Amino acid sequence: MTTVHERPDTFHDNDQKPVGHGRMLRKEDPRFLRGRGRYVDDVQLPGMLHLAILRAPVAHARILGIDTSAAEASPGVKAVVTGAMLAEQNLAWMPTLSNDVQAVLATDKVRFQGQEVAFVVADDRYAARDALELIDVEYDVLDPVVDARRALEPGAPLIRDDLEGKTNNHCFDWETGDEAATEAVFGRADVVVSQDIVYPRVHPAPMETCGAVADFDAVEGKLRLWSTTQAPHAHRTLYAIVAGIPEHKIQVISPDIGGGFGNKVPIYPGYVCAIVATIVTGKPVKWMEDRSENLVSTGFARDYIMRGEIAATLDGRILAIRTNVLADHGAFNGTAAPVKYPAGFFGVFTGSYDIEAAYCRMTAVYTNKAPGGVAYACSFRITEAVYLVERIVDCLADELGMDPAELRLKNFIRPEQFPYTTKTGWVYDSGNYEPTMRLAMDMAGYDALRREQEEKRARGELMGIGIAFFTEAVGAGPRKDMDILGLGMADGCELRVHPTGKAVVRLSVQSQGQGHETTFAQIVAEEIGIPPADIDVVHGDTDNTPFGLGTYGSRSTPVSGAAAALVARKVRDKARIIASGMLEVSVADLEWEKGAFLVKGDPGKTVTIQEIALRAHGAGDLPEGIEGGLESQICYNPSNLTYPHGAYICVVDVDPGTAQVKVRRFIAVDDCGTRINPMIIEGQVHGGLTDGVGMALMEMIAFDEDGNCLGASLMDYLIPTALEVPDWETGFTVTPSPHHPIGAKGVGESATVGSPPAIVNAVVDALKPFGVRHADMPLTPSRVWDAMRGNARPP
Ligand code: MCN
Ligand code: CUM
Repeated sequence: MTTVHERPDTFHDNDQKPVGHGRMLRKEDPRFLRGRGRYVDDVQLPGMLHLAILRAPVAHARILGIDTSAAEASPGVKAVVTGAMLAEQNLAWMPTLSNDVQAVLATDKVRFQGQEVAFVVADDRYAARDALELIDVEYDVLDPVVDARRALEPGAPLIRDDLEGKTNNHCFDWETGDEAATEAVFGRADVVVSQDIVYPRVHPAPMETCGAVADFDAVEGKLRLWSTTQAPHAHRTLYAIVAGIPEHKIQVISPDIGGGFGNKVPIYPGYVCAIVATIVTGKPVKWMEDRSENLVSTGFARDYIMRGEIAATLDGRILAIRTNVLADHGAFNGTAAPVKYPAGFFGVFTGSYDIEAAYCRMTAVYTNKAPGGVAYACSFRITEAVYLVERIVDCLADELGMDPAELRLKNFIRPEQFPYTTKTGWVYDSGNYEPTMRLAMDMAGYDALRREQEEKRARGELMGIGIAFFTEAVGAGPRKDMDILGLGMADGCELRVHPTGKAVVRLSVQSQGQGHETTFAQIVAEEIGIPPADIDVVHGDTDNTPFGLGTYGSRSTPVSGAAAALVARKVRDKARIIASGMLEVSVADLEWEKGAFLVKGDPGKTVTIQEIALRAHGAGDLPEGIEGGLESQICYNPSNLTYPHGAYICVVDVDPGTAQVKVRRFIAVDDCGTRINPMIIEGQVHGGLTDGVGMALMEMIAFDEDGNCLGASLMDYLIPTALEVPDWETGFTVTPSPHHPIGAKGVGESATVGSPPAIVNAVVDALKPFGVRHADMPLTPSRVWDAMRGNARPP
């Protein structure tokens, strides 16, 4: 059961109703509910072979030799390939999405446990896996670097000796804001609070692991690749560059995807191995990871070791925020971020507050751990930024003895300040924070909760109330500021209306469960009046969709959603001219209403969009200069990101005997501007809140001192189920984006960004009687127990 607060008085603009049939059921669900989804692993091609990957058993070791003879002789085996063989074709290394290189198969050394060392192609999956056991690799084991804090110590083992001139494990430095100005403000502040805060390494763990089916047709010279990707077009370009196959001879198909959460943004060695394997064997080849392979080797998230500092006046005016971050990037910088933003959008760490100065200095290092970094609904590292600021603001409230809600309300950027340029240079497009916060407090019954807490504390019971308020930046580009490996972050959209008035809209973005087949049909329906049921959405196939950078950073609605609205308007503009011919009036005399043009002052004279579509393809004359057909295509380059916001309140009870945390209530008020489908938004929010419970209380990819991954299965890496989460209480406000054609902002990652700090703030609040000001995630019973005894320890 879920309580939804849809109070019209919370709309800032009373005209803002959900778009095109609002809360309609998802068009994709009949397929999924009947088990008729078609995922990569469902692809079966005649003569298809199966590929399995041999992975490093240790975190850091030199490869002295590999003997593949026994594996080659194993029944059903068609090929065994090592890094040395790839090196002969110049394919042993590939570029990452962050201007680093990553080994496809290790040649010189293995650099993290689970790294790809060799692969076997065989008649079936069993034969391939069995043969892996027969490959004999001789390793000279080296000391690993596991703790990022020790990566730059003199004498630390050098991980990336493949990089020319590299003498230490430094990956990159980055800074933002004004150091001197921030120092000056800190110097005159009444109060300065600092806190070490760790956002541990976690994993998106999508239900479907990563995989691919590669099929190279030597006659056509064409490579078809079904793969689990959130960015089919960007991947295709990279394959063209790496493999030297012309881009028009590569078709990347991303069919139904069983969850991405950023895990399916990077290009993994397995995809490249499958491509090599189909070229070598001349047969289609399938590679599909198992759960452990996914957890140990694919894109992790977070792993930021942060020190946050906040300066304020005694009466609670926040003046400045400063942070120093040590970022653990694993063995290869395999993150995905626009080139100018090596730390993603962490620069929004000033949060939702109007402050005088801010500064961040970051050092990123290599360690002997899996690569990744931007994943798990992070909006390009905004998860880390929001966690930092919302935790440190609570530390300040504690120091000042102020209510954390009151402290936030006092410091919010005010509505008249938008568009608001932050001290780190981000231009927040629109926002109205106080009503969102007040609605969350009303829904929670905030004052009553505080009274209840006081009574319980008097009885020795541990109840905590945690607040987090976030502003996100989602919808990357514009292309002049943002590109991935030189590919500008813009997205195409094509709309084709058939003679009978049914339509197909083709997108460059790709759904992994977000319901695009529904919401993009709704956007087009709103603009052109064709019912969503009559509009099919095509995505995830580079041969049949326009180019664009794909789905991550909640950019589909801000970028492609805008493209869909604008392409529909272009088609409508053409329809208007055709209508003027059909009705024999001038274009200026026409009015558009619900899928038809009417003659002003003569409502009886009208043509529907369906009639216009037929005329556009039919025998009758079209107005002078108008071509037949009713279709259009655009490439949308956003002028700015969109900045959704939200207020989250979490209520927890902590068992003083077992230190078990129970999330009793969670109130989430989101503002993502114009809402397209409220049901889908709620689903996105519920999922993200559940992720937040996981990260705050259960999830962590830990390593032992030898670099062994301790989270290699779902027995060890705990993810939440319905049992650990409360009935979500969601509400919303609507502050449209001024630059988005329909005013929509992204929402897909909001709840994952906003919920962990709310939960941790609640637990820390519950532990106040023990003098606890901070404890690091995940707040497992043992961590909470330690915190209660004054032994809080970093992960
Ligand atoms: N929506 C809406 N009104 C708005 C904003 C969004 O109705 N104002 C709808 C959209 O039309 C879309 C959904 O909500 O159907 C999410 O939209 P958006 O915020 O644009 O995010 P994306 O579609 O770009 O999805 C990406 C985002 C990311 S980056 C991660 S990570 C994540 C997330 O989506 N991965 C998910 N949510 C996920 N949900 C599922 N089921 N599976 C994943 O892998
Ligand atoms: Cu950072 S996870 Mo999403 O952007 O695919």
